[in-house]
Order: sequence, then C-alpha cells, then structure tokens
Amino acid sequence: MKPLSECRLYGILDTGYVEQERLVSILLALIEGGIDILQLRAKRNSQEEILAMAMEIAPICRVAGVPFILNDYPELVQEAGADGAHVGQDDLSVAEARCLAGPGKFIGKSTHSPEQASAAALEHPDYLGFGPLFATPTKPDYTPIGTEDIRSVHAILDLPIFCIGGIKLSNLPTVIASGARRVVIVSDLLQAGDPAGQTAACKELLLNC
Ligand code: 3NM
Repeated sequence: MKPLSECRLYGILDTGYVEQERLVSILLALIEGGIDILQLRAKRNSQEEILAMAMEIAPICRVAGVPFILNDYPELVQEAGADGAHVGQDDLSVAEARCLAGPGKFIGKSTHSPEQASAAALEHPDYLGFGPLFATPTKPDYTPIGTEDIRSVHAILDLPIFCIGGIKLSNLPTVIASGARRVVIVSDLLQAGDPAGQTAACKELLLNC
C-alpha cells in the first residue's frame, strides 16, 4: 500500500454525488487516473449500507495499493477491511478513533483554521484535512477560509496536510502556488465527464509542484 507521505491526490466517493450502482465504476476511473488515497463518505446511508459498500470498495483499493479510509466510522474499519478512518472536527478524538479502528490503521482529522490544525496535530493524527479553502456545495454550511494560511500551516506542522473544499482542476494551480502539496478533490472528479482523465490531469499538476 502506498505510504501516506507519497499521497498527493485524495479522492472521496461521496454518495451524495454517486449512486450506489456507479460506485465501483467511478472508483475504477479514479484509480485509473492515479488517485493516491480514497475515502468513502456516505452521510445519508445507514451503518449496514456503509459496511456493504465498504466491503465492495476495500478489495479493489487493496489490489490497487490505494489506502482506503472510512468517513466517520472507525468502529467499522476492521470489519470493512479498510485502512483507516477520518473524523470531523467535532467528532471523536484521534485517540478514541484509533482505539476503535485498531492497530496499524490511519486516522485523519478535519480542521478549519490554523488554530484547529495546530491543536489537532497535538493529537497525532496520520494526516490533517485543512479547509474548506473555497465555498463548496459538498459542505455548504462551512465558511471558506481562503488560501492565505496554507503556507504557514505547512511551515509549522510536520505531517501530511490535505487542503480541501472547492478545489478543482481549474483552480488547482492557484492552490499549489499558495503552498499546498496535497489536496482532496470531490465534486470536480466525481462530476467530470471523464473522471479518469480529470484525475490524471490533477495528479500531473501535483506531481510537478
Ligand atoms: N470537508 P469538493 S470541505 C468533505 O473543509 C469536505 O473539512 C471539507 O468537496 C472540510 O471537492 C469538503 O466537492 C467538501 O468541494 C469537499
């Protein structure tokens, strides 16, 4: 499996955008395009449905060497065959999530300001999310934080930081120029006419930065 330190482009299979029947074909397209790490985010599905989807996704990610992260459900990580869990700012602590996910699993945490990022780093997650940089329909209730703090957060924190929120192929050069090294892109990959091509184009920009 690819180490997190080598992961630059993080994709999310969000069931708000992808109906269950298309999950696998979109997943295969993201993998074909070179996605480095993948999360299942299913805010409106039951725990049973999430487990069933995750059990379908996990072996495909395993064969591809792509770490597979569950949004919100560290307690399902083992059973699903996932590689870790992602927790929100107001969810479980990293320690609690790690305890539920079990040894050797990745735990990531969302942060929405430099202060939250510094505080979260003290919990020793495997990576941080930092955003939303821009307004996004995927998380409409959050105030965008812009790109000004990306460089300073990278300067003081020594762990993988994935910028997130409203990032698209079209604004990725600006995000990279602002200091980002890793990004999460959701809707711009899932809603692309050619998700594999869109993923590959984003990946190329990230590899050249
Ligand atoms: N978390 P898109 S922003 C799931 O800031 C999520 O923590 C965010 O989707 C955060 O790439 C976000 O479509 C949505 O904007 C990202």
